[in-house]
This record gives sequence, C-alpha cells and structure tokens, in this order.
Amino acid sequence: MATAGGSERTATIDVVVVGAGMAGLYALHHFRELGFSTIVFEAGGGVGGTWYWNRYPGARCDVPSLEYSYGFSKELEQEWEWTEVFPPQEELERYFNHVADRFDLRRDIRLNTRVTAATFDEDASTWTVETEAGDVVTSRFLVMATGPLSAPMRPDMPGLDTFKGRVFQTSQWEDGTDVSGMRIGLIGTGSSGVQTTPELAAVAEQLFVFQRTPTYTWPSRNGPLDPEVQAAWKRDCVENRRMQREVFAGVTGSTGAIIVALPGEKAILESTEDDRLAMLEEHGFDASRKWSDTATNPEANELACDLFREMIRRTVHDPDVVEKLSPRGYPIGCKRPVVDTNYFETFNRDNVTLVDLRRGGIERITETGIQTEQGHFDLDVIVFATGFDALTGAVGRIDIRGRDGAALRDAWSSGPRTLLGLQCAGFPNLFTVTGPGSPSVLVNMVVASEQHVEWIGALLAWMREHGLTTVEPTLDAQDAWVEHVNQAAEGTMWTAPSCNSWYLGANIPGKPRVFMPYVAGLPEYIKEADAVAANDYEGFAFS
Ligand code: NA7
Repeated sequence: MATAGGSERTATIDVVVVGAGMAGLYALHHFRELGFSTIVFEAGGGVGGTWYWNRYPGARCDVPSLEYSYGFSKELEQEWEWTEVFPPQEELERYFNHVADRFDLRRDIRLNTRVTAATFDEDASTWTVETEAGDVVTSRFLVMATGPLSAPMRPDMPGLDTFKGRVFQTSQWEDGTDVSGMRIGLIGTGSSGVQTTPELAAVAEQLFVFQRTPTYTWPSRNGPLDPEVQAAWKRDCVENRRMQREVFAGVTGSTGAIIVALPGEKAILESTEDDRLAMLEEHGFDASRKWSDTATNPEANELACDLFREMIRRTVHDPDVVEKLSPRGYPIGCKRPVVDTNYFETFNRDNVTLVDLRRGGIERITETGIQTEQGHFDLDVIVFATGFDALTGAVGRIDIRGRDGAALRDAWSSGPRTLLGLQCAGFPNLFTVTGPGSPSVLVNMVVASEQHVEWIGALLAWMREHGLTTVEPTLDAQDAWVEHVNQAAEGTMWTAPSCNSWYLGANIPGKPRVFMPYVAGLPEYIKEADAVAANDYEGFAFS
C-alpha cells in the first residue's frame, strides 16, 4: 500500500472506493465480506461524508433518524440509540464513526487523501488511481462513492478576496467557529440556508439573509424521539427494512415523523375554499402538501401554493417581508422540499433583515461587506449556503479517463449518460454509487446506497465466478436507459419549464439542463436493476 505523501506504486488490489461516507463505508464492509481486497480514499479528515463536511449550525437530516440508518446489520440496528426524530449532524457523524469502529473499517480507509485522477489501462484491465499527495494505486475496480451533493458551489463574486471579515461555506464549516455578536451576511435560502438561519439569528448581532429565490419549506416538528417508537421500529426492523425497498422514496413513514414528499388523499381541485381553509386551520403549512393532485396538475399545485403563501402571511408580521418570502412562479415539488425549525418566525426578530435580491442583486463584495443594487450591507462574516454541483460535480472534479484516454467529463458534457446510474460505456469496471440515472437524491440515500453496493457486490462476485475481467454497458443499453430516465421525468413538477433546480443542473452556470435522477421511485428501479442481474446482466458487455 502506498503511504501518504509517497509516490510508491503498489500491487493491484481488487477495489478502490472513493469516499468514506455512508456508501463508501458500507462498500468497504460488504466487498470485504465477499472476499475482495478493498481500500477507501477519503478527502476529509474523518468518515461520514455529508455528515462530516456539513457542520454548520442547525445542520440536520430531513429523513427520520430511524429510517436514515443502515439496515444491513441487525445488531447495529439494535444497539444504536437515536435521540431525535430528525438526526442532527453531530449524531450522524457519531453514528458513522461508530460503524467504522464496529466493523473494523479504519485500517483500510485513507483519510485526508483526495483522489485527483483515475486512468483505465486497457492492456492490464486495471485502474490507476492517483491522489493529491502523489500516491498511485492500481485496482481492478473503481467505485465512486463520492456522493451526489459533495462538490461545493461558491458563486464567483467579484471582490471576495478583498473582504476583511471572515468567509464560510456551510458545507465546509469548521468546528469551533464562533460568529456570536457579529454582523452576518448569509447568502442562499436552500435547505442549508433555511436550517442555519434561526441558529445564526440567535447569536448574531445582526443577520442579513440574502435571498435570490423564496423557498417552500415545511416545519419538521422535530423533537426527542419517543422511546416507544424507537422500540417498535427495532422490534419490527426486518419488516421495516423490507418495506423501505417497497415504497417510492425508501421511507416507510411508520415512525410517525412528517415526510414532506408523501401525497395526500383528496384532490385540491375538488375542494371548496372552505375545505382548503379548514385544512389550513388544522394543518398549518402542511395544508399545502396534503393533496393527491398537486404533484401532477399545475392548476392544483397553484392552489396549494396559495395556501402556503397564506401561512406565511399568518406567520410573519411585516407585510413587506411576507411578500419577499412568498414563493411565486414555480411549483411546489420542483425543488427538493425543505424542512425547517422556526424559519419564517425568525424573520419577526429585530436583528434579522431579509434582503430580496430580486429587488436589486449583489454587485460585488467589498472590504467591509456586500454591495448590492439596493445599497451596502456592513458585515463581519459572510456565509455561503449556495449549494453543490449536484450528482456529477464530485466525479467531474476527478480526471477520469476510460478507453482510448477518453475523459468522463467529455462523455458527460451534454449531461450524464449511464446504465442504471451505475456505469458509463467506455469506462470499464468503473461504478458510481447513487449516480445520475438512479433514484439517488430523490429517495432515502442510505437505502439507495445499500442497494447499489449490494448490486455491485453481486456483479463482482458473478464475474469472479465466471472468470470475467471487465464490465461496462453497451451503448445501446445505455442510450435506452437515458431515454427511459428522461421520459420518466417528463410532465412532472421536477421538469416544469418554470423550474430551476440543482436536479436539473440549473444552479451551475453552463451546466446542461438535464434532469439527472430517475424519478420512477425505488421499487420500480430495484425491479429493473434486479431483472438485469437475473438476466445475466443484460445490457452490460463483459470480457
Ligand atoms: P441549494 O438547495 O442548492 O440552495 C442554494 C441556495 O443558494 C439557493 O437559495 C440559491 O438560490 C442560492 N444561490 C446560489 N447561487 C447564488 C448567488 N450567486 N447569489 C445568491 N444566491 C445564490 O443548496 P443547499 O446546500 O441549501 O441544499 C442542497 C441539498 O442538500 C438540499 O436540497 C438537501 O437535499 C440537502 P436559487 O434558488 O438558485 O435562486
């Protein structure tokens, strides 16, 4: 094995996994169990992936803790105690560290090791993987467990290097950062910005929230996890884990926690105004997501948006702030739903100012703050909550070369092309876990990661059994899958013409507008992936 900082060439191992987040940790454990020598390279200083990096105040998962945990080990499931309905970052990080220790994973994980390049050697049928420190490792298989939301996006704002205060990014927050008593400018109101707003407001002298697009966000109703709910989940864990793979988003809902994405039973188009107001009285913000037809019918969706805006009006005191916070012109369900704790209420605080960038955008960063077309805001700290280059960003930042030296970046320049979100033609023995073309970010990422790792593991074992060296999709099968993925997304709120989301790459200047995840849901996807496997991996070519 190469040592950090060295430039030693090593004996070929079976699998290199990139990333020690939830997918990479399980990949290491599972591939080892199957008898494949495996090592993991991780850019971060610890394990946990998303839950290592996103340490900003208020960082929390929007899937219930009991559901957002591994199902592969009954013992692990029984012994780990979750404390809150929705897990905070610290608890998730502790959980993944526990997993690394419990399954003796650390001896094969190289932390602080960023992979910079990977090249397929056609004569030897191996991948040569290079790290920033100059290590070179060869492996038969390369598994990118790099995560769909891990390549941070910081907009290019002129003057940023002149700012005399401190600059942070939510996804690269450092422990021990103290911003209390400061004038903070927060840019971005997606999930990260919404989660951190109340926390920053509680300690800031003054918080300025720079909002480009108002957000649909629902109260999480987070709180301590009921011990009886936890005991029931553990008692029924086999059934629960089976159910997770049989429901659309990989979340059973059986813990009673709110799941924003689940549709209701009644059609809003068949409701009267009185029905809708009664729903509002009873369910508050949730009234906007309790209908059966809002995900498919734009008119129905607009009625739900009215209910949402009415709730903002009932929550926020200043009518001008209400107007600024009210989303218009794009449907509920176009972007990933956000869940929050006291987000809208925070704008009633005296020390919080909402800067609506639609009334005048950011011109530049100055030595002392942010200059907008509306005026200058004096700041001590700027926090970027500006999101990620989703699904393709992390893989694209590594120089991956397949057959004939072709770059994966080029192969995906008009949008990612994969078979099942797992492999790309021309890049033999390279896999992406929860990659574009699979349900990925639309579903419970732990369940999706486990399913992918198990599918890849079964393929590797099958190849060993059949004496095969390489696997990659045929172009025909890949083209058909890409077409299928595109068709599935057509006519949904996700691809509405008014929708600009990171699912579509719309947050990255120049990125092709392609809906990247597969929208048919986990059960349908698993059925298709299993059918391929059962049919001797139809659509994949072997040598
Ligand atoms: P998101 O959801 O991509 O949110 C990024 C936010 O940053 C969003 O409000 C953007 O506005 C805003 N943004 C991006 N660039 C700029 C510029 N140049 N100026 C002003 N505002 C900007 O990222 P998150 O980290 O919050 O969440 C990502 C996912 O992680 C989330 O969906 C969960 O799945 C977990 P925009 O809406 O593009 O106008």
